[in-house]
Amino acid sequence: MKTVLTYGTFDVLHAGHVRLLARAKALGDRLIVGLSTDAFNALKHKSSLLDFDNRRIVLESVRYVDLVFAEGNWDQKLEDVRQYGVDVFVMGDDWEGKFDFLKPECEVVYLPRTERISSTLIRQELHQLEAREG
Ligand code: C2G
Repeated sequence: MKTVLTYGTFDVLHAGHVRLLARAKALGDRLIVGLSTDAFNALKHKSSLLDFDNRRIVLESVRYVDLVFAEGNWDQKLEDVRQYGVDVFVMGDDWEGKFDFLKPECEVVYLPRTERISSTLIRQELHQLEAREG
C-alpha cells in the first residue's frame, strides 16, 4: 500500500487543484491530504473564501482523495509522514525545493502547476463581475 501525501488550502476547488490531486494519486495507492485550517491560512497570510469545513467537504468528495486531515502549522509534516507511513510527498512546483528536508523519510515530488487558473484569479473575476452587475 503506497501512500501519497500532499497539503494545501484548496479554496474554491478548480481544475488546477484536481489535476494536482489526480497526478498525486497516480503515484501510489492512496492519497491523503493535509488541509490548511483557517488559522493556519492566516499564518500563511492567505485568506480563503470558504472556511475549513466547506473546503474539507468538497475535498473529501474528490475521487482521488482517500483521507483529509487538518494542517495547522508549518512543523507537522515530518510527524505526518511518519504517522501515516507516507512513501511519496507531492506538491506543486511553486514549492520546488521547499520540502526537500523530507527526502530522508520519503520520495519528494514537485509537479508542474496548471497555468492560468488559481483561487486568486477566480476571486478577481468574481469582484469584477460584481462591479459590472452592481
Ligand atoms: N496548484 C496547481 N495549480 C494551480 C493551483 C494550485 O498545481 N493552478 C497546486 C499547488 O501547487 C498546491 C495545491 O495545488 O500543490 C494546492 O494549492 P493551494 O491550495 O494554493 O495550496 P498552498 O496554499 O500552496 O498550500 O504546507 C503547504 C501549504 O499548505 C500549501
